[in-house]
Amino acid sequence: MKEYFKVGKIKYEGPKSTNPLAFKYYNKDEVILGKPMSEHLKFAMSWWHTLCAKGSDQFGSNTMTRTFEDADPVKEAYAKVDAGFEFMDKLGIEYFCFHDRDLAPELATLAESNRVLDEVSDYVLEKMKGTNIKCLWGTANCFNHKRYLAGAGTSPNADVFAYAAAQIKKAMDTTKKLGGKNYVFWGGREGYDTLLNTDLKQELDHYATLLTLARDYNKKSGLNAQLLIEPKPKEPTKHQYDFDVQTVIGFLKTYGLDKDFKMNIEANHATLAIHTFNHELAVARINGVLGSIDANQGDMLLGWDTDQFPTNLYDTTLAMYEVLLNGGLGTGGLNFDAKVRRQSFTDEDLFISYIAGMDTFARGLRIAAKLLEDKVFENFKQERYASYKTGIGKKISEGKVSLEELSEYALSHDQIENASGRQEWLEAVLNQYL
Ligand code: XLS
Ligand code: CA
Ligand code: CA
Repeated sequence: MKEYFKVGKIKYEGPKSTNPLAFKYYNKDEVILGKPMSEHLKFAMSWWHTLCAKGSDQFGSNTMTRTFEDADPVKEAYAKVDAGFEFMDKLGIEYFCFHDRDLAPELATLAESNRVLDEVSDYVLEKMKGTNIKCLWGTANCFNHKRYLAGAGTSPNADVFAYAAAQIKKAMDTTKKLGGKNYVFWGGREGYDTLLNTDLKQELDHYATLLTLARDYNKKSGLNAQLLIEPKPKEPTKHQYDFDVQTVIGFLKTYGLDKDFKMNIEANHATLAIHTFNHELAVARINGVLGSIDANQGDMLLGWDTDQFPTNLYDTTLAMYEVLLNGGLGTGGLNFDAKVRRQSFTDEDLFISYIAGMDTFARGLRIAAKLLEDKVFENFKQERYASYKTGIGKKISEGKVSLEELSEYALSHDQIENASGRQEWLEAVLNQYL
């Protein structure tokens, strides 16, 4: 078997190591709160950013040459499978995520594209045997091709809707074949650029229809995956229908789909929605829909979806804090929907970036576990909301009070004393843990 990467197996060497090709914090067997790190952190390789992205951006062409490139896209698809498995094995990554069109190229007809996807995914299945590498989730790329210029499920053209449905069916079948426990819907171009040409109501109804059909096929086909919606507020369209977690929850409730879907939350999409990453995770958690994570980060000064590797310890700590409060991610995991920078064009950079991301989450996990064990924020919050534990507060909390009674109460309690929110102190304590 050809070796695609001139890099050995990545090992844990501890925080003092200066070896760029070693883990400093991710020690997979180390037990944190009763579970090994590898179970808390089910890291996944994104097929697209790792094996397909080659450094192009809006202003320039590829900067990367990969050893698995081939002039024939079908041959390249097979080489990518070999390279991807070598990459995951060397990093000790046990999951991967894919779009149908990352695994195999789109060919002249849908039937041909389906055939080659079947063949390449058979090969993926073969490669999985005898390894502990699994599929975290699959999805369909219903945004790249020009037919999707006005969306897929929300396209004004019914033939496009049908084509997207066909692609989703096939991607669900492929996910089932590969044993994927989750299936993702990111809204691609499901949104609009101007209301002057958009029937908002019809588009939302159609989108719900597509999701309902997929929900039904998930059961009918025996895939039985956890279905996940990935919110994003904008880009490529000006307004994406799956704006943020709260918007998606509202949409699902409107169409009676709220019991069928959870969320796949991406850090960069949270910040594009002017939310913090942990805000989106918290909204999902309190609504029982925190399903999986796309681990990356954006650049606050650029304002678009830069999909950078997550290296901000503050963010990963607060993210893992939410994950721990949630009791883990169930069938979900942490998919590196992240790409190396255009200037980081060597094969080694791919490894170094994954190591950086894995280490930052591992360190965040350790700190979050300690914060939770010491109940730093939990004790403070208990105290802060204590007035709802007894008396009038308890009645409010339990919904056992009328406006008249509250008015009576307020008349005799109108000299109010508030307590400090202590934000700066809490931030300073958090810094002590970091
Ligand atoms: C794009 C999305 C996409 C989804 C999967 O912004 O992050 O990559 O994760 O279609
Ligand atoms: Ca994503
Ligand atoms: Ca993104």
